[in-house]
This record gives sequence, structure tokens and C-alpha cells, in this order.
Amino acid sequence: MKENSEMVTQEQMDHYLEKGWVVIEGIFDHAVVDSIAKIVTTIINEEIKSPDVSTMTGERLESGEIIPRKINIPFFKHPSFQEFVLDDRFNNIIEELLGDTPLLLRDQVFTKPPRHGGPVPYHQDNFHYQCFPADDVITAWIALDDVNEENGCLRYINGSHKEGIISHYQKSAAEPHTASSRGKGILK
Ligand SMILES: O=C(O)CCC(=O)C(=O)O
Repeated sequence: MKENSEMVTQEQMDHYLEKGWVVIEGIFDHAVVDSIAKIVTTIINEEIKSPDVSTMTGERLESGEIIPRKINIPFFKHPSFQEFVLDDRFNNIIEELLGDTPLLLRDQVFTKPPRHGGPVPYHQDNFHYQCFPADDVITAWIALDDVNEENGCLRYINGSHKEGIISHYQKSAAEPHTASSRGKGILK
């Protein structure tokens, strides 16, 4: 059982339940986030030597240069990632939002290299997870850099969590599960 309670305000909780998302700032120290970002760079530079095109790369330039896209399951790739996601403050917040003790199902790091980005199309995470009831699963998106609408912030369609799972289609090998605008119409 967690020691601290009520790290999420009623206003934040209401926002989360109504819109399907909430921003909670200042959970991690800058020094911790910076050190995680450095480890991300180290791992990317290693993985890029033998990239798995279907998941790792967003783009391969004519020059042969590979634009890194993501790290899959960083939890098992460096102990610092384990400390990071098991952080008490972070987990207490997730526990309050979820209403139960969280279990880690999946973790990924998405990279947005300058000039190339690394866009991830709209999708529903629970299309991948297939967790039911859907209210029992939550995605925490942690910014390792300052983010805004120009440099790759997460975008969410307000209230789409109330629409159930919509259909997805394969946009490309790297993006096998893209939410379809032919689904229930919420992406139109
Ligand atoms: O940050 C991104 O580009 C994608 C994040 C994402 O797909 C997710 O959190 O489900």
C-alpha cells in the first residue's frame, strides 16, 4: 500500500475521467530526466548498429543514415529505467488514477530527432493491449524534453476513451496499428 495519498487533485481526476487524459507536471527531477535521456541516446546509438526496421526505424535516408524511432522495452535494457518507472511518486499517481496497484505491461521510448521527427499516427493503446475493462489500463507518457505542438508532444482526442476500441489498419511496416478514420468516426 502506498504511503502518500491524494497526489492527484480532484480537479485533475475529474479532467482525466472526462477527457481521458491529464497532465501532471513536476513528478521527476530534471537531473533524473536528463540522465534517462542520456541513457536513451547511448542505447539508440547501440541499437542503430543492427536496427530492426519494423520497429526501430522511422526512416532510412538515401545516404543510408537511419533515423531512430524508438526503443522497445527499455525496462530490460538498463537498470536506470527500472528505477525510473518504479519511482514511488510516479507509481502513487498512477495508482490514484487507476484505483488499483499498477503493473507494468509495456514500456517504450519514442524519439523525435531534429529535422526528421518520428510521428506516431493516432491509435488506441488498448487496441494493442486488449485489456478489459479498459478502465483498468492507463498509459503514462513522460516527456524527457520540454515539449510543445511543434516538437512532438502527445495529442489526444478528448473523450475518445468513451468510444470503445475502433478499427485500426496497417499504414506501413513500422506502423501496423493506426486508428482508422473509417472506424467509429471519432477521427474525422
Ligand atoms: O510519443 C509518441 O510519439 C507516441 C506515443 C504513443 O504512441 C503512446 O504513448 O501510446
